[in-house]
Amino acid sequence: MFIFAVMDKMLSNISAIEKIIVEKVKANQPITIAEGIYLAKFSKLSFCAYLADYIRRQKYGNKVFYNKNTHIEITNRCVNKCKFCSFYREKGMPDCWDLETEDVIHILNSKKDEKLTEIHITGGLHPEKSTQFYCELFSAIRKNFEGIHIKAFTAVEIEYFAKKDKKTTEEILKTLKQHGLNSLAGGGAEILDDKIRRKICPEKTNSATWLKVHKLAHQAGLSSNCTMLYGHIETIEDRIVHLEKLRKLQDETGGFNCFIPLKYKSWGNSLNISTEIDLQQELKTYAISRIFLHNIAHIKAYWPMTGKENAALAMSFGADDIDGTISDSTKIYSMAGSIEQKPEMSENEICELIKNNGFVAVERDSEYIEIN
Ligand code: V47
Repeated sequence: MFIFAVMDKMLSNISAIEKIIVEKVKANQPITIAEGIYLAKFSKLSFCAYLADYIRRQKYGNKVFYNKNTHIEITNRCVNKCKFCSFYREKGMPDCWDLETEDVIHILNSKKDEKLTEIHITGGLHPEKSTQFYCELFSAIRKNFEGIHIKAFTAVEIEYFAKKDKKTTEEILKTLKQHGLNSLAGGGAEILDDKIRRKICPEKTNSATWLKVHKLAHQAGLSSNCTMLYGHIETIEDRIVHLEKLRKLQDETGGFNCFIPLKYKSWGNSLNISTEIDLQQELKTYAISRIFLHNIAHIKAYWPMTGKENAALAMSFGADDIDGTISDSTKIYSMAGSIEQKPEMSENEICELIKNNGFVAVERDSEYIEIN
């Protein structure tokens, strides 16, 4: 009873704009960019949390999703050298790596008992590896692990393959799909504003191209995820406009499975920003993403980036998914200073984490079909 009284009091004390937002959320209608900016700048965290939690409960009740997955980071050589990236290395450096197909198959064979449903494959833009290499890799994976979902490459990698091979993006996507690609990863979006991109990742695919690659992937029958790298030089306005671009594309294609807010981690890169945004702002970003992206089904709190405990908190701020078991296979965030230096969780541990925070753990596949 007390909790309902608190909520009633909170809702009776809200501004006229917040009242409009409440009505839109209840009707599952999109809020405007101005309303999104208002939430981010002026609304209390508790108000955003209340609305985001309302939405996630309407959609999924008490469920929080996870999957059984592993990452394969083929290489950390990369021609782009983005300033926020702590992952890339020059050829010949001691911590530079470059996997071949037999290495990947060996790694996957060593995880056969884990009953994985997804392999997440990404890496840097390797100047020598060709689309043909990746096609052969996918064929080898398909031969050894028939039904596994291959989620691979960001839009940035797809565009790089097209340029290198002098093919169209459509041709690259078609070829990779024929060899076993099922969906694209959500990275490379950063902030979809070219002024910001020129400062933090000047060599990278521009925002229109990032969106175009996802649109073409969706049209080719490949779903994808989407992300936002925030907490560096961008403004609140830039973040909301970024969300609006994703929401608009989702209205057109319906091809995004989930949205993943990625908080900038400051360790070991050349961006020269030593502060990271605090937990309150991070939780508010989950909540606002849930409210703003009314047409994207899932919000993921990616635990290797934010840490197990923060991912657990995010479940009460609109996130309904925390990603997977990982089995210590990704270095992007450990190299950027994440608290998770050896990211792996057993299925039991994930289920306990979800249960201990008052939710019901549900295993999903890569397209969010529940696995019983
Ligand atoms: O594009 C790189 C981000 C992304 C840093 O699709 C950083 O399910 C913060 O996209 N601080 C790659 N972020 C990872 C990615 C991803 C991760 C998990 C799941 C999925 C999915 C996709 O990581 C990059 C960039 O936005 N990133 N460096 C950093 N220092």
